[in-house]
Amino acid sequence: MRIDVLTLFPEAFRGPLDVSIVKRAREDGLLDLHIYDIREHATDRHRTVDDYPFGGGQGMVMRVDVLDRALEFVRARAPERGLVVYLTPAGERLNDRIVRELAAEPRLILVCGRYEGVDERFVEHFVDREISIGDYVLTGGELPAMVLIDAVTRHIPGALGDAASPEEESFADGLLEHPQYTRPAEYKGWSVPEVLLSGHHAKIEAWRRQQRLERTRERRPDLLEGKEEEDDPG
Ligand code: 4GX
Repeated sequence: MRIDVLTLFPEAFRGPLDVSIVKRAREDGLLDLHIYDIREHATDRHRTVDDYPFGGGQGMVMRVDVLDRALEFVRARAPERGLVVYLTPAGERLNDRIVRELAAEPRLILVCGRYEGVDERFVEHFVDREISIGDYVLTGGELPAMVLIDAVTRHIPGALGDAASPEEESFADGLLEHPQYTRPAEYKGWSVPEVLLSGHHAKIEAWRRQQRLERTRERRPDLLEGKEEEDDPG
């Protein structure tokens, strides 16, 4: 899939997307990622991208004309239309379902806002989906865009390598993961649960399932709403 990012801080994207699974997905041609600087579409001598809010108030607002030109430029780089996503605390909260929906798109165009956000006319006329990564306010949409790119990349077929599949992980069936252990089997007197060393696969699976249900009930009961009747051992 192709992802285009529109930002005032292209340099922020160097680093987080150049390691591990996202790096390999890009190298393997599974993720075609392009970062574009919105400021290159400013037209005045000072390369202005923002202005004071009509009606007054603190901060600055990103200009609709500059964003329109930037989006037009990016759209013309590839034949797919691209789903335009604006990262904002006012959007629908990102979750596993939305990540999968976005991962099924051939092309995403992510718009990162700074200051007090973008002129609402840009949202109204160009944005297909407004998404929030959580109820807190960051200094810009760059980190949310990177979070989204990372989560979406894991759902591109082949990105996790041969064996691994996002279907087998937390949230695919709406439960938290079971705890994990590795060697040494005992450390400072702290031992690994006996059942995991038993080699009894059915018992191990049952134990893990029970751990997942217990943890979800304790930590995230909201995830169990509407699925209470499923195999709950107590
Ligand atoms: N999940 N930010 C957007 C600019 C802004 C300010 C006010 C609209 C209104 C965020 C989040 C987030 C910081 C991105 C402020 N836009 N984005 N930016 N939480 O905090 O997605």
